[in-house]
Amino acid sequence: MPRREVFAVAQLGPIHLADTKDAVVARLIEMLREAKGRGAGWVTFPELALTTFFPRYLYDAPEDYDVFFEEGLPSPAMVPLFEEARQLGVGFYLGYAEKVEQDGRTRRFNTSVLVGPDGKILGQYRKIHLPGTKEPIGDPEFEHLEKRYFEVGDLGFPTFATPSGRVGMCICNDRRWPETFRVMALQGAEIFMLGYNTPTRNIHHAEPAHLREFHHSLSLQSAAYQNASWVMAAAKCGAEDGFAMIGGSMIVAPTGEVVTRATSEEDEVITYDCDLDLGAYLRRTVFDFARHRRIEHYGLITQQTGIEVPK
Ligand code: CDT
Repeated sequence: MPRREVFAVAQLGPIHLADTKDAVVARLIEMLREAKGRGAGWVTFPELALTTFFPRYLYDAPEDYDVFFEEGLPSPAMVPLFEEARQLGVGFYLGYAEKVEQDGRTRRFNTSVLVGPDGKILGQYRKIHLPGTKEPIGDPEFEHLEKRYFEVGDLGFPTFATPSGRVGMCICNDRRWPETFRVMALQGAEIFMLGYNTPTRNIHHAEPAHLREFHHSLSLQSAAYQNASWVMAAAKCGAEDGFAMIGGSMIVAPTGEVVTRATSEEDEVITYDCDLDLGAYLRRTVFDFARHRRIEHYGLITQQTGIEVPK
């Protein structure tokens, strides 16, 4: 019997500083219901989905930025979403800012959680590729302070067995690094879920606006194709208190084709009936890793971080 499943991606429009978490969770629940109404078994929500993208702002004292973080899983703010999803029998990916007591100290991560259709927490991922700086660059238009507020994730790229196939998670900037997806694919992941907050302006240099969407698509389409897996990518987008972020939430097939894409920069649910056997076929042929990969020539990937030109 073919393995098919309807997956949904729930894009969020802007969340302003003044918006409450309760109001945001109500929006998430509305999209969850819409996804269920369209037959979806899973929903992917964005990165840092409960608040505005706060790393664009400079805060010094933890008491000034702790309001953006969640403690416990589910955190009090998340409870209504977890409850509704369990009742509907829908699994989901949710990005949030995590504060945890671990190793005898307070630690903060940019995290996602995967919850099964039965309401059980399957696992977490903590963002590894943190963009931006620790110290402000002094230009509010381009500030991106993820390295200030979050530690580098300490969970690697775990993957999770689900009734619909093996799922791997990553977050936003991770999608620009091919290693992210290959490490998950090597564990048998066939569905990659990720959320993102991507400013419309490149934080490093000026470039034509269309390149922001192009590089986003390019990264996801190549990740899907080269790893013969489905990609579910959910944006938080539109202008948050005047700071613009790209939309372009999409589902990409293992062929690298974008099969559905959000058209707005607001709350929007997109769905697709995914054939999971398509990826399985490609992993037995063009991308049969066991037959075709040549790891004896890939050592530098893990031995070296930056470029070192041979003498
Ligand atoms: N949230 C996040 O990781 N955003 C980054 C901005 C970096 S711009 C090169 C992203 O990769 O979209």
